Amino acid sequence: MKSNLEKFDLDEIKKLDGIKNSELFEFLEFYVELLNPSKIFVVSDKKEDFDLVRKRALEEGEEGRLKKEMHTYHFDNYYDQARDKENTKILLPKKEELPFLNVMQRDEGLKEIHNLLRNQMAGRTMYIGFFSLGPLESKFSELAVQITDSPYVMHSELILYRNAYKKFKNTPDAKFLKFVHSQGELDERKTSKNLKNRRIYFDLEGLTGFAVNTQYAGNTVGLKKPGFRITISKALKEGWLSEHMFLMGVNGPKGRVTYFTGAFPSMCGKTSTCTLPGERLVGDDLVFIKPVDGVARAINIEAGVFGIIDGINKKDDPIIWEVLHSDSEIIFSNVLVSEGKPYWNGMGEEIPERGINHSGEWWKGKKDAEGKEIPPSHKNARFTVTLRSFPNLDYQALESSEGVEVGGIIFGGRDSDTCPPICESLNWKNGVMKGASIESETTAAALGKEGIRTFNAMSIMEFLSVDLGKYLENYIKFEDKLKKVPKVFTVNYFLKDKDGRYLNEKTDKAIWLKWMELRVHNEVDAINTPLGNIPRYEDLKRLFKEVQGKEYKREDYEKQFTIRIPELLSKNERIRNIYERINTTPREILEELERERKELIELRSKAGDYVSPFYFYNSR
Ligand code: SPV
Ligand code: MN
Repeated sequence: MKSNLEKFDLDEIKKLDGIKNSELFEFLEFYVELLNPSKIFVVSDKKEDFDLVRKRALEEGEEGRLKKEMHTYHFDNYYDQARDKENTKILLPKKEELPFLNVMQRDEGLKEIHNLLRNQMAGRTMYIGFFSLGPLESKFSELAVQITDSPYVMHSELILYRNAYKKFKNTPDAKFLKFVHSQGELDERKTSKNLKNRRIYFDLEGLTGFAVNTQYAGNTVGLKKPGFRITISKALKEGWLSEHMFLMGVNGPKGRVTYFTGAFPSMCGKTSTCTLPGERLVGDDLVFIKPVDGVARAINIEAGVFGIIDGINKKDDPIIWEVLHSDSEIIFSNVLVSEGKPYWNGMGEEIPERGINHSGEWWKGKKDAEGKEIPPSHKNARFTVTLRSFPNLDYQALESSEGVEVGGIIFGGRDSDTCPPICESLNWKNGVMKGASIESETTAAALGKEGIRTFNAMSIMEFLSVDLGKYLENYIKFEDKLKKVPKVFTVNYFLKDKDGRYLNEKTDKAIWLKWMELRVHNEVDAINTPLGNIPRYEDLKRLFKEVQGKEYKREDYEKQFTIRIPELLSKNERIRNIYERINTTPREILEELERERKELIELRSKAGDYVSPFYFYNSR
């Protein structure tokens, strides 16, 4: 090998021996030249390399030790606590405007990002990691290489993804995704300092994601959301689905397991659904769905969870609670640390009045530069842990290179006055329209104003990297590749009555899952409405009794499943207004919206504004 890599430590260079992928070497040589690291560290598949990455994160001060041996904590800069929408851009070959996307011309963007990256690793080590999105031997999977100067980022990836060092040796001509990250200059707390130059750019053509002057994992962990932007565009070109969805198995009668994927905006119950006790967790965030012999099959592309820790408590999330208190390797980010223990809001335990957190030394009542009181832990504080530490993991499904058959797709939202708690779409096109209509209401805690509805089609809007209309067209056409079409459901855990009280218990979702499982196999009847098919009272009553030993009251059912026509018509109009303005919107979406509108109006003329589910019993 004659290259600028030769000047580095021979032991590291030797690890690259046997990798014959010329594209990989071109990539490494280019970025070694640009970033100018003093050392390189190649992460092989050896445990000693994994251990060393963690050790370096501790030595360099990016992580700190907690009392439990394998638990560490990490802080991002006080103003680097989330994905940075404004500075996240999709680089496109031609200058063009796309609805909802923040785009930039490719050459201009590459020039800017390369300038920001130049010499950033001088005096530092460049970590080089090889990973796979999905099981190593699966046709679904994508290979990826990450380079970063942050041992915390590499440590997170070693927990969250499958190591593919050997795979790179065995497949000299492999195509792969590429991620380049530098945390930039650091302050005394080892957090990124030049946030005004924080940039997260995606070169779709070059399958490359860049992040600079940031450490927050949603920006920096290439295989997570950066990679997602790239695989969304790849999926569109190749005719499959790369989605922001969990994957879980629901236990049906007689040992049957039916798998569901689910897309929910943030804070709408995604994690609590897929980690539900008694069911089978496969993944909590990202899936690939491909047609295989006419069947939609899915894999979780990750091997770990980067989960929100805020509000996790023993009662509501017993499984996550158990994981967080296990001896598993865990990185707690942006929590409060006091005497070697992590604390977070809503954990149901007394929180100390002093400690260290994302703002530095912290005490109760401390205010930030804007005069805002700083809570003990950040709302977006997280835990990073392998899926293998979840007691309800469906390991076989996680590792299956064929993926699992998708029985149903669930779209969730946060909607206080519109959609019933559970509804089955009339068909695939209707289901795609429902997914394309997801709205989520902001919560008081998050933005100060309650009830602001945010449009979030397929809960993908923050990650979308292609034309929304074309993305939906690919979704609609996916049906043509299938002999067996998954059922599509919508759920809403946040429906309220007129007095603002929630109409459902948090635990009711367990029953909706069981009902969906039966519907997939046509083992339970349903009531047909213009909105879709809703459950019959008798079936839910039986399921509540069987699964939870509860009496499900007729009045509760009636309130929860009343068809609220005025609210539904307003929603229909809000969504139509969005899609009518996009010139690539597939005809089917507009047709479905129009059909729903007409049928709701017709129903209103017969049955009034608010239609009890029992109305349909009598009118059949
Ligand atoms: C999400 O916000 O959907 C996440 C965390 O999964 S992030 O990595 O920031 O996207
Ligand atoms: Mn996510």
